[in-house]
Amino acid sequence: MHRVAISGTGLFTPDDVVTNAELVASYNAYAEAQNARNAGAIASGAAEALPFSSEEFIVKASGIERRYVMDKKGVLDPSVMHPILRERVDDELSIMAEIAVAAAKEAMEAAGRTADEIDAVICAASNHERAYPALAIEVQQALGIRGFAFDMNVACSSATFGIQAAADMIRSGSARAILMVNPEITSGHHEWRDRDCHFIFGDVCTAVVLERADAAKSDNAWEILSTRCITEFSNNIRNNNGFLRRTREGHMADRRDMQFRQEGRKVFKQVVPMVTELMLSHLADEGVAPADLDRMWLHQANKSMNDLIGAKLLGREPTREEQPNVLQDYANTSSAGSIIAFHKFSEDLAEGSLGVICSFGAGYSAGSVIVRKIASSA
Ligand code: CO8
Repeated sequence: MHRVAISGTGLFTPDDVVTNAELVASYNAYAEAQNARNAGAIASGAAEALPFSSEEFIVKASGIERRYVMDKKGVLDPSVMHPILRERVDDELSIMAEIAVAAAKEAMEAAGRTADEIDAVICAASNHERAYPALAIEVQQALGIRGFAFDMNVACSSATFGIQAAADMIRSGSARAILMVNPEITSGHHEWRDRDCHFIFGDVCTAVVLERADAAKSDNAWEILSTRCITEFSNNIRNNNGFLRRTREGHMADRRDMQFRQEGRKVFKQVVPMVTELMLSHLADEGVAPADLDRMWLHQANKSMNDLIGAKLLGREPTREEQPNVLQDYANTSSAGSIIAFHKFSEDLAEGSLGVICSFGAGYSAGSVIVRKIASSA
């Protein structure tokens, strides 16, 4: 059995930024127009007026201040309210593969690895722009990687589940090094017309190179000491869009359930204990005391949620150094969130430092990855 390390990470960030002020102005203009259109039905009590959104609520409830998106114009246009992305012909690199390749190149450079040293590609994301051929295979071809590639989806937990899958394959010897990418164009399947969730998501792509720890030559290499993944079925975060849509009567209708929807309060209440229990039991089984952790890179969905999980682990509120957040700048980027935090806040730690990457979300699903730094320039 081989020891496994994360030896490089990469991040693609779109150019367009949407602030809360811009988002709220756009949503409120949409709500005003809808209410004017439905004035008669609202007056007769047959329909309810759409309520307005507020910047104060968004920051207080979530900690989010802005987000990156692939197309700001479409998202903010009250008559559109979704990104407009140019359709690509089959011979062109698809958009999710393109952002994955950008993040992958950075991760491979950080790891000091070329395409011929990588044996597999995993594309782990919360939604893929098509079912087949796998995006991972397209990324593999674009980068000139041999071996094999496949897609997987565990919503917000896709990256930690992807790390576990890659680590297990490297450990057992079926691959020497694996590239995992997390292209998240959440703006495409998010519901920007729903006041209760329109502020939650952003677009981004992360990439991780994993390889045999003994062979890692990066100066920011982290050995994976242990991984643990759990799932528990819940409808509280759901998207009903899928290939069976056209088999159903009225399939062309613009149905709310075809985009992301959630029972946010229930998710908060049910996922916090699930994640806390997962992390505490995982650490205990590996003989790591929470107080020994130098850093926690948690899924980035809600600041209060992360503060609560951190406090339950440490018995006190964690400092920003112990538990960095990127949520304020990126919003929830689904599977990429904990990896962005790791990418931005892992280099400064010294050799021997201990940390845990943890993501959680729809499914429900949660993944925990305990890591120890084995090479450092810090
Ligand atoms: N502006 C003003 N007021 C608002 C707004 C708004 N935008 N939205 C809601 N309100 C009002 C509500 O109407 C309510 O009013 P009242 O008290 O009068 O009824 C009040 O504010 C409180 O509303 P909530 O109870 O909804 O507010 P919360 O405090 O619960 O905060 C959150 C809402 C921020 C959504 C919070 O519940 C949360 O973060 N929950 C956890 C969610 C979470 O972690 N989800 C994980 C999902 S991510 C995932 O798994 C990936 C899925 C795949 C990716 C999909 C990409 C598109």
